[in-house]
Amino acid sequence: MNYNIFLAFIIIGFFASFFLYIVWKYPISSEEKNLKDSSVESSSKEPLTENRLDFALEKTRTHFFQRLKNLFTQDKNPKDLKPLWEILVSSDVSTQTADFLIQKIEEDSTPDISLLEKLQIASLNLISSQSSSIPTTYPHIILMVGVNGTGKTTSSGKLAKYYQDLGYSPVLGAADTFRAAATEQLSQWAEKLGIPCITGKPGSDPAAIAYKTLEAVENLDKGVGIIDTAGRLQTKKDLMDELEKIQRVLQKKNPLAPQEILLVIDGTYGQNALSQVLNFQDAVKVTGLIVTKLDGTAKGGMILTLAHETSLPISWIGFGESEKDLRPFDAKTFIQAILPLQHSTLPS
Ligand SMILES: Nc1nc2c(ncn2[C@@H]2O[C@H](COP(=O)(O)OP(=O)(O)O)[C@@H](O)[C@H]2O)c(=O)[nH]1
Ligand SMILES: [Mg+2]
Repeated sequence: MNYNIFLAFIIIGFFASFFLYIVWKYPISSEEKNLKDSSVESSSKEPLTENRLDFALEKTRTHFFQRLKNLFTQDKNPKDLKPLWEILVSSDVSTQTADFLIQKIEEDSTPDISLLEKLQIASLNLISSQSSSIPTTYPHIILMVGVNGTGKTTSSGKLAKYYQDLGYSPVLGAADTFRAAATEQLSQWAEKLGIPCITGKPGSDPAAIAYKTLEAVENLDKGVGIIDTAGRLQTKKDLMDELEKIQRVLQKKNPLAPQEILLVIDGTYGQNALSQVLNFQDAVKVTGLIVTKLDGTAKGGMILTLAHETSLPISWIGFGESEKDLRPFDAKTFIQAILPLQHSTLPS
């Protein structure tokens, strides 16, 4: 009996010492600890308005930046850039854009800066020409287009909120008469914001709704009409013709309308979205992109691909379902959010 108790003490003692050894040998570094603490904190707390984008881009940041950081812990300026190229490509940067970035990094002869800083600068240069257009003439009509489910209706509501906060007079136009639920969804946004929403019967002519929306904003002070349309594939000719008709009818009343045609792209598609943009551009005169759902994805690197491989500005980004989760795209804020460096040399 005594012998058994003695044996139990020996075994417990052995495991306890082993546990203490492991804790001593592999302590959680303060950086890892911060990372863990912040993720616990971020999932339990609603972020402040100014931090919402940072919070939403957490997945992309962890997937992209954290892996880059690990790559450069031993050597801040490695000669072989293949591992960097591989991380870029696995973060939804296309091979063409990754090649371009690597070339820019190799050409950058700035002394005393790390490779990560060079990547930050090259990425910023790639997308810094992007800007959203804030209306300067009125009425200003925005046509929202894209395939099903990308976030057109939600982004229409968020845009209306954004413009309302800036003192514009937004009016929503529910030209997705294909699905009754879409009109209902947009009307709810309008109700919440206390703004008009032009609607029609299910199946009615979307061009007529667009026309009435233009009429409704014409006499408003700083009137902005935001017309939501049905989801369509760029390959469906009849639906693309419908978009053309909407434009024709608007132009009868105002030759400059629509001032913007925003193509709404689902950020979770990653670089697969590229072909969608290029095909849509062939069919409609898109003026800018809204990239949505960046909160739910680690594929935010696709923004670099879209900026490099299309001629279109990324006008807005959507990063959540609330009315605050849409912002004009700002290249520097975005780069700093996905590639946060302590000693950044980015121009202020
Ligand atoms: N997480 C997240 N969800 C979004 C975002 N934008 C839209 N959604 C959601 O995506 C779904 C489809 O959006 P909807 O606006 O109806 O797409 P539409 O078919 O293009 O009009 C809805 O459940 C939205 O709440 C976003 O930026 N982040
Ligand atoms: Mg919709």
